[in-house]
Amino acid sequence: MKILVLNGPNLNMLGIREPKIYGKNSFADLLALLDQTAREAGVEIRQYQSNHEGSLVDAIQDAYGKFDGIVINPGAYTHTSVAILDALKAVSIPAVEVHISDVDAREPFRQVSYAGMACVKTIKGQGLEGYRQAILFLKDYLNK
Ligand code: CA2
Repeated sequence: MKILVLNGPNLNMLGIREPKIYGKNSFADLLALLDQTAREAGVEIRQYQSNHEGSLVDAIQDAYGKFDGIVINPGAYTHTSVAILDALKAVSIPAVEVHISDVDAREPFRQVSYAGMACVKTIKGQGLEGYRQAILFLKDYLNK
């Protein structure tokens, strides 16, 4: 089983600022967590981070026929990108949306998710642990 983990803009800056919202862990810590989760769950994980909307759309399109599932944290594009929503719909690969923070408890503009409209599940407010939960959920979902 092959799962693609996509992270959008500024997530590579994790741990550098705003620890009260996003925690103290760095992006390198997230990559280590993904590796560990892949080993534990017996799934193959590839990850890609980009600050560019079109690059994320390209990555979703490239996943077609190559990946069984997608875990995506589109960052701020969550709340703006119809292009990412359309790409997820176009490839029709089961996707889980992750948000490190509890977006529902923040500014009203963060309470709208376009990408989430094409996802089978959303996990929010669980910190980096949310990525592990998303991968384990997708594994079960794909096995059913
Ligand atoms: O909670 C999440 O995971 C978000 O997707 C993170 C995005 C934010 O725009 C979304 O509304 C919710 C932000 C990505 C990280 O931004 C940083 C900002 C400062 C320092 C480190 C990371």
